[in-house]
Amino acid sequence: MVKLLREGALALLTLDRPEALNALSFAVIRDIGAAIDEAAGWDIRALILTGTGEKAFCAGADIKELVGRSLMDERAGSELGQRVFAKLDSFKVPSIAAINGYAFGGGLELAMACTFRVASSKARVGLPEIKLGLIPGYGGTQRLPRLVGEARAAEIVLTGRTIDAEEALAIGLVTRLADGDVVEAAKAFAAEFTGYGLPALALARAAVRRALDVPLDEGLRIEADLSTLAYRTEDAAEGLTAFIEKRKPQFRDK
Ligand code: CO8
Repeated sequence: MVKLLREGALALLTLDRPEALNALSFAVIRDIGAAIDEAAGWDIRALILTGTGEKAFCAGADIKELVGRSLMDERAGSELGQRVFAKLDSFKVPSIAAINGYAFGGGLELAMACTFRVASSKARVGLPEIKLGLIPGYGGTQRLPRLVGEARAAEIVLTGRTIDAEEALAIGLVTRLADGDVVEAAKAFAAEFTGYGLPALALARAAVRRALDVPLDEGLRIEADLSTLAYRTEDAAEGLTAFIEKRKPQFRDK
């Protein structure tokens, strides 16, 4: 139900359940967790997630599986999804959701747990849980405001409306729109940062990642700590020297 491939410096994770629009059964969520664990052992620089088929990235939690579950089960389900998506959020290298079609409910929550989102022009996204008498349970109420602001997030969650690709780009919910094939566009985007040194990439991401979680003075302290760590790396010495010597730096991830 989940395929994991390695292509050079990239790992490609594909939700592969097209008959259910790649809906997230609990087994699929566990498979995503196992795939992330496996990819963590690989020497890669980016992880791309997408869905099989023309139609959907992921239509959300498996509604057929949710019917008839007890409140107790649902809490365990929500916590499972949150745990697996948190693993993605803190994955060792940046992740890119290549949104090839619908990304609804848990599908959009999965995409929001990625570092970046690249969407095809026919992508449609939203958090329609309210229409089912539910609210998002896999991080959507917390990650969406961080991306688009509180009032807009509340509007999206409370109306459950569908957002097209252009609007998603305009409000910062997706990072880029793809002209052609969305996975190719995600790979091209990854190529814009995978050539830099891993320590700087990790430290930059960690610093930005904390920005909305802490007060400004604490965030500035974190930035001073992390930028000092970056400054002390061999890659920084190489990058600065290469600039002076007017040559391309040879980063060695140290
Ligand atoms: N779960 C299970 N099956 C699904 C889902 C889903 N989320 N979405 C689609 N499918 C299935 C359909 O049942 C259908 O199967 P079948 O052919 O056997 O009837 C097949 O996929 C194709 O779907 P459609 O015929 O509906 O395709 P359309 O092109 O007509 O419509 C849509 C596409 C608009 C995406 C439509 O399928 C749809 O609205 N899907 C549901 C979207 C949705 O509401 N997602 C949110 C689910 S709730 C959630 O994600 C988080 C809940 C929090 C849980 C926390 C506690 C654990």
